[in-house]
Amino acid sequence: MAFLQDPPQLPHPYRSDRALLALLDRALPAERRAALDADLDALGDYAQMAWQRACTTTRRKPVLTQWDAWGQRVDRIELTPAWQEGAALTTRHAVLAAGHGDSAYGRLEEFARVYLYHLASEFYTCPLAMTDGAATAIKASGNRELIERVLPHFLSRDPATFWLSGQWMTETAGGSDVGHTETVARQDAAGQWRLYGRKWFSSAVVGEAALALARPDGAAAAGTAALALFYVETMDGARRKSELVIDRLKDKLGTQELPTAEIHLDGLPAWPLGELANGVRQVAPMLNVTRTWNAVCAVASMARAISLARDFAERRRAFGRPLIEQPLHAQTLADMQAEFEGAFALAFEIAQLLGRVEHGAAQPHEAALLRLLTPLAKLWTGKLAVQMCSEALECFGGAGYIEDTGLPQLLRDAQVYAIWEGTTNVLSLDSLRALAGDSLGALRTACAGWLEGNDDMHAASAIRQTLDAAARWLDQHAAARDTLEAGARGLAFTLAR
Ligand code: MFK
Ligand code: FAD
Repeated sequence: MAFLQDPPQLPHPYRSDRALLALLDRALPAERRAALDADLDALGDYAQMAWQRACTTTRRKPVLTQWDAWGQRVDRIELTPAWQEGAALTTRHAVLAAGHGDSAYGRLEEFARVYLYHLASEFYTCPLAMTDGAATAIKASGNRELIERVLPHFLSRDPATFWLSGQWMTETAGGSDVGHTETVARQDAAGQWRLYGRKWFSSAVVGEAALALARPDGAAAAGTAALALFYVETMDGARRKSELVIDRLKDKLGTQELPTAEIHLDGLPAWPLGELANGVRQVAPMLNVTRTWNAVCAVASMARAISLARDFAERRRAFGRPLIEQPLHAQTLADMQAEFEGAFALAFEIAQLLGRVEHGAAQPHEAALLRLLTPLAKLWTGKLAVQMCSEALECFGGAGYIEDTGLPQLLRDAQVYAIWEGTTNVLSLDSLRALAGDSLGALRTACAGWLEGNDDMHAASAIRQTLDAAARWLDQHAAARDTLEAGARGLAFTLAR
């Protein structure tokens, strides 16, 4: 019989992940570490099942039905199996609730769950991230009425009461430059705010709520300072509110199970989070949380790609021995693992910092450090995920290019990490915003801490020289904004590395 190649098998994503196990053992007190194990084991089991399912069933996409047979507008979206399982699974394992408890360790415990669940979720993690971000922004607003109404739903451990939230920012005229927002907010005769306009990308249109930027009637016609941040609800019992119209689902390169929609708002009732201005400032806590999710999920894509490539290297033979015994192939995998471990450390550093800062358990420099590392981690891991998934596909030779191996989807999906939640350039500029404070000093302090006990004098001196050069460059061009912007991506990559 002709030769048949064994397909790659996915090792258990939790029990086989040395980087994750080592981090959790190191960072968590023993009791919390032990208490976390069952949830992570179950999410790892689910991830393994989902990979098997994806390899053995025909892929589906969400389907939008706009009208029923009798002419009624219904805008019904049928979801894929992983999406139908999302609420029950994530509430059972307290994915969001874990991050909003009373401990500074909660964010690490949350993001460990996210990391294991992400690939299996088929980007159900996208609206989950936005729900987490919305919960964080609403808490930061101090709006007691909204906090009491919404948080029990967003952080629910019961799928029957769980709500997903969207993040409606991007419009046709501006995704990066949201100052071009055309959606307006008007008060009706009863004083109820209502939104009118078009949101161009809405990835959580099946959710029950959203935070939306809009320009209150009479506010300045341009710029983000004049925008306000509103909370909206999308459902009227079991039906979608008639003031929310789904125009189309987007046909995308990747994230195809995620129903990303173009929508119209035609008087959708809305409630301001806080003042009727400075909406971007108010939505910033949400952005920083979803950017953390993005970094952790990008790292999860890398872990999956490397894990499959490593397994395959033990099954596939070429030139008389398994690929894993070919020195150059083994070196290729080792280089990928090293890049992955650096990215993993960066992503989980911001997850831990977020927990410490939110709970008042941070050292004095750590709030500024978090502000800088968040855009750096997002932009670095977003780009690296594409590179790593591409390299991993090559590790399978021609099979990596064949759709029903399940492998090409890794690469297509990875491309999104660099685009949404602020592109690489926009985040490079955001890191300049962060560097205007004392975050370079904070990074210097952090680097000294990370290097403590490390005898590698060369590394210490290389880092010192890099930070000195960055400080000189920032000083030298402080008055030349265009030069600073042109160099922002290079600086961001250098600092992230
Ligand atoms: C599976 C993975 C899960 C990930 C989920 C993905 C879901 C994806 C869905 C989306 O893509 S949602 C849309 C995301 N859109 C963006 O991320 C917008 C990208 N554009 C930017 O981030 C621009 O930089 C920005 C809109 C913020 C520019 O606006 P401005 O008004 O021109 O900036 P400005 O004036 O510098 O900032 C206004 C205020 O916000 C300032 O504060 P003050 O008013 O107090 O001076 C800034 O300091 C503050 N700010 C801006 N970005 C901040 C921030 N504060 C803290 N953190 C930040 N990141
Ligand atoms: P533009 O802002 O037009 O950017 C085009 C290019 O210009 C980019 O390369 C950018 O880096 C560059 N650029 C822009 N400004 C500058 C500058 N000052 N200096 C240097 N370069 C610059 N948005 C939502 O609000 N909610 C969602 O749920 C949502 N879901 C999404 C789902 C998917 C799958 C995708 C792909 C996008 C989603 N988005 C969502 C939109 C996303 O956030 C935007 O596409 C993104 O922020 C970029 O905005 P834009 O598309 O308008 O591109």
